[in-house]
Parts: sequence; C-alpha cells; structure tokens
Amino acid sequence: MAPRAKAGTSSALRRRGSAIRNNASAQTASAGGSLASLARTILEEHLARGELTPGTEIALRVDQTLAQDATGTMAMMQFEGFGHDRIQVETAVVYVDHNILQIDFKNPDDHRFLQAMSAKYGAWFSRPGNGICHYVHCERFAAPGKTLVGADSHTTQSGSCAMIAIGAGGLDVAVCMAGHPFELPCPQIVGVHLENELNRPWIQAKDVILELLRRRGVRGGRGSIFEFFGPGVATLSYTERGTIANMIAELGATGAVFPSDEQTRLWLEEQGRGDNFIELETGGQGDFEEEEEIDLAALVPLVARPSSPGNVVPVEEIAGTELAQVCIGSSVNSSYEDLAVCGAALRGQRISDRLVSATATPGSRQILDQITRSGTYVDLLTAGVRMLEPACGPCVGMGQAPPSGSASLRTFNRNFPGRSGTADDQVYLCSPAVAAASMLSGAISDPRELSPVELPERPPARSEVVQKHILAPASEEEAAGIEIPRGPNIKPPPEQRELPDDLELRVLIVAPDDISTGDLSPDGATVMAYRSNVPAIAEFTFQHRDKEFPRRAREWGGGFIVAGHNYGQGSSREHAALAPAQLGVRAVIAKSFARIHRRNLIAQGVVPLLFKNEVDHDRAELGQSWRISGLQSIGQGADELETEIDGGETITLTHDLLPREREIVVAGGLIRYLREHQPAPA
Ligand code: MIC
Repeated sequence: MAPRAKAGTSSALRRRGSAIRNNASAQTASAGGSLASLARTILEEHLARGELTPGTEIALRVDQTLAQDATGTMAMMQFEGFGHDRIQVETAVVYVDHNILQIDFKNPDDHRFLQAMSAKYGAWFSRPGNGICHYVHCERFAAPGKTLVGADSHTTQSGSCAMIAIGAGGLDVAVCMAGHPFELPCPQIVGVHLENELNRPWIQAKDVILELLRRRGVRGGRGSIFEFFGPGVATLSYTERGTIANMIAELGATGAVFPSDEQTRLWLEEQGRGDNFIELETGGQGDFEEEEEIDLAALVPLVARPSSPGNVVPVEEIAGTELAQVCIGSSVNSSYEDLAVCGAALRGQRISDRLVSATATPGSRQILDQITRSGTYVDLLTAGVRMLEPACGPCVGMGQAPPSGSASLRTFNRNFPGRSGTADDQVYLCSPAVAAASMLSGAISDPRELSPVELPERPPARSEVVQKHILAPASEEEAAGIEIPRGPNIKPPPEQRELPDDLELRVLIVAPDDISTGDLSPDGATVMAYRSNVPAIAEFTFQHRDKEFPRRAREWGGGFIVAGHNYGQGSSREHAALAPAQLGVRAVIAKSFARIHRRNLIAQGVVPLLFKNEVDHDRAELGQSWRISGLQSIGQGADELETEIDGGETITLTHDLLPREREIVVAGGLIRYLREHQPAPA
C-alpha cells in the first residue's frame, strides 16, 4: 500500500479552491468574505482555540506530524506517557535520517526502537537510507491545505506544498500525536511579492532566501509566516519553493506558504498522489500585515559568511577566498535540480587540487535514483566528488569536518560555530551554482563566469524507489502484540519538577546574543548518539563555549543562564532545554528568545524571563547569587518579578508568557500541566 495523506479538505479551503477555479470575485472565496492570505485561511480552518490576532495565543488542529530519530526517541517516549493505544492525528511519520552512523549499539538501538514504536502506535516509518525527513515528507505526504507539526526546525519545507508546516520541540509533537491541538502565538503574515524570473542556472532559489536573510537577518522573521505571491511564484518549481521554505527557519520565522498551483499539481501527480491536489491561490497586495518585494531577475549570487546564516554578502565581495572543502546537498539544496546543476558544471572536469574534499548528498532515495539515471551521479563522481548517502550527514556534523583553521563552502542552511565538527571552522553558505564554480577553482567563485551548461532532464520519480520502503503501521490487532525493544542507552524522559515560588541560585554563564541550540546541545556523532539519554547528553551542554558548565552546574546545585537576544536560535532539539534542566537550570534570563526554543523551555518547566531594562544584562556576572521572588504569581497574572543580586541591589525581570503558557510554567512543565488540567480527548 502506498503511503498517502488522507483526503479530507475543509469547506473554506474547498471554497477557496473552487473560487479560484471559477475565477469568482475575491469577495466570495473564503469563509471570512475575502480571498485574503492563504496562510490565514488555513489557520482559520484549523483554529481550535483563540482568534487570529498576531501575538495572541492560538491552538491549531493538526493533520500531520513528523519526527526524526534525533528528536523522535524522546518524542515517542513522551507520547507513550499519555497512555494512548494509537497516535491521534491522520498522518504521523517517523524518519531515521540524522543519527544514521551505526558505529556502536546506540544509534541502531534507537532505530529499532522507533521502528517498533511506529508500527505499534500507528506512524509510518522511514528507514535510514530513504532520505532526509523534510525532503521525503514533500515527496510522500505533504498535501495542500493541511497542517503539519514536526520535530525538526526545517519542517517548514512542506510549506512549498501550500501547507502550514511548523517546526516544534519533541514534546509539543508528542502532545499533538496524543490528539491535543498545537499551541503557538498567532503569527503575523508577511507577503513576499515576487516579480520576474531567476536568471537560471547561475542564480537560484537559494539566492532568494539568502536575499531575505540579507535584508532581515536571523531575527527578522520572528512571529511571522511568509506567504509568497506575485507573478514570479509560478516560475519557481516545487523544489525551488522547498529551498526557500526550508530556510525560512533561518529567519526565525514560524513558516512559509506557497500556493498550490500547476507546479504543485505536476509534482503531486509525479509522486502518484494527484488526488491530494487542490488549487489554492495565495493572497494579493494588501492582504498581509507586512510586505516585501523581490525582483527575481535582479538577484545576484549571494553567500552567508561565517558563522551565521544572516551574514549575507554578494559573492563578488568574497570571491577568491581559499577553500579546503566544498559540500553540496544535505539538509537543503539536495533536490534533483540542485545536484544536476553541479553535475553539469563539473562534467568532464576535475575538482581543484587545492581542496581536501568535495561532497554531494542527495536529499532522498528518489533523488539518488534520479541523478543515477540522468547521468548526474557519474558527472559528479568522475569529477572527484565524494558521493554520500541521502541523510543529514555533514549538515549536522556527521562526518566531513573541515581541517582546522580552514574555510568550507556548503550549500547547507546553518553555519553556527563548531557545527561542522571543527572548533575553529569558517563555514560559508551558498547556492549549488556557487558551490560548483568553487569546486572547480578551489576558492569562492562567481558561477556567472562559467561556460553555459546543459542540464540533463529529470527522470520521472519511480514509486518503487521510496514508497515501498516507507513502512506502514501495523493493524490495531497486530499492534497489541508488538513488544518495544529498548537498548541500554534509551532512558525515560526526566520527570518534570514543581516550580518553587522563590528561586535562589547562581548565575552559571553570561552568554552573548544569538546563542544557538547547537551551543546548548551540540551537533555531531559523539553527542547526538545520546539523544535518547538526557543525563548523558547533559554532560555536553555548552561544550563549544564553556566546557566547565556541566561540572559547575552540578557543584552549584543548578542555577540560571543569562543571555542576550535571540537565545536558542536554530534547531528544534528540545535537548537544548532538557539538558540544562537536567543540570538544575530553572530559568533563563535573556533579552529575547527564539520561538521554538522559548516554547521548549516552557514545555520542560524552565522559565524564560526577560530583562525589564535590557541594560541590566550588563550587571550579570558568573557566580552571582540571584534571588527571583514570586514565580508562582505569574499564574495569577503577575508580569514583573523582583530579583535581588548577591543580597544587595534589585533588578526587575519580566516575561512575555501568554495565558496558557503562564499556567504551564507554574505547573512545572507541559506534562505536569496536562496531567493536572486536561485529560487527552477520548
Ligand atoms: C538542524 O538542522 O539543526 C537539525 C539537526 O535538523 C535539527 C534537528 C535536531 O537537532 O535534531 C532541527 O533543525 O531541528
């Protein structure tokens, strides 16, 4: 049986679809009376609680969930804690794509555990080798008009299929699998008007998202869904849209939405899922809270410099920078077209002798099959590129670390310090075209200087390549008899603890702006092998910034983290909250928080507090004793908390907790809250 998203599109979406087909006036198209933003229509259709006022608390009904192995073991164990026999959403999928190295028992034990859990509780299961969750999800499950919540920040990629696709922590996904709606602050909708067409093949979809990052930076999308409209949208293929939707996460955004149009129909038909297609147009000028304008024809090749996806410059500015490594594919830019451009540029040539290595990673088994049949695989292979299997691989530091003190150019989505596995890495992010030109020269190069190329046509997808390898859940009768094998590295999620009214603890670290979840819970094969074992992974907290952090936290009996803006940017890994909590961190005091991590802190019972006066951040020093009083009063509506530093001066802390978040925080975390207040729906 081929996996497919179940039909069941709601009435307003159907009306929107048929209004588009009949060319009806904008006024008749949606339940709300106007053909406004598509994101808003999908949100409206899935609204379980609240009103669509940006910044207020809403809860959405969830059609689909995804988890991957690095986040999924915790998510599945947390789901188990709710006591359901089966997962309560229409489509749940578990992918193995991150920790796929099978060096010792740890990762394979996780894989076996996830395979059995999926079969028993009703999730589709994608084995290692099938590909990266956000790519395979787009191939096999994404469906226009649906909602998807995934335990991976790049779940947003499915926004290419006119979905509201949102990254979240494992516990939030577990809660959705248990049948609860997904809670979030209502996003505002930013319309991005696209004009004209990309100058392919050397200017690519990656340059569109790098342009947005150049303009807005890594905090510039917080609290927003980006909806793409205008004549340029139809010129972008489904997978080009996927590149943009994937990296919308780098702006700190909640998601991205593209229309469901002819490109979508062609894609779904090729995947054997034509019956999932409904036409859904995006909004028009004036339908959004904010608007951006991008002239696709005016874009130039862009590169993000070390060590933030927001440090974007035109390629000319850094052309000539010597490279030790170039990597294409992996978590983004691993579509057929991405690899085909590189293959065509390298055809009959050899990668530069200056490079230590060049790699290519297809996004899925389907893409691997297509590049094999089109000749791209051989073009890359004979040029000297190392062909890697379809998995996250070097993007999460699973091999291919660059040499010390050298520059590595990658088509990936993140270049946070140390993520590559080399402490003093200098990772640049670029499009496949820039990567191909640079593979040939051994230095960052402008692809517009290459000779014209001919791209091999994409061979059609073959259902036997992936569909047959995605395992269907067991029937309910069979499921009852399935035993779950747990290896010795698989430890139950830590118990959440009560929140005291007053906390007197020491400052464990004073951290700068833009701390990523990779700083908190590092990438790479060694650390990530402990994703099922919170006590063990906690020993790596802040490993790249402050090796003594775990020891100090243990000796001081826990403490506080003080940080700057955008604390917890990047990935959805809830281990970045679970690990500090394990070490006794009860609150993080920052200038601002990244969306997913803020929610993970709340869900795991760590209080995210803000400085009332940002300058008070400068008073914080390592080892100070802070007494935060009246934490329980947050539940009764208190917004300000007096905090005494070293028994002397007082500063005021505040928070931006929404009503239910207040209750979760004072309960000591989401599991405790749900146990006390809200039995899961029958
Ligand atoms: C990432 O790109 O940072 C990751 C690795 O895919 C993470 C997931 C994880 O940490 O397991 C993400 O994006 O959420």
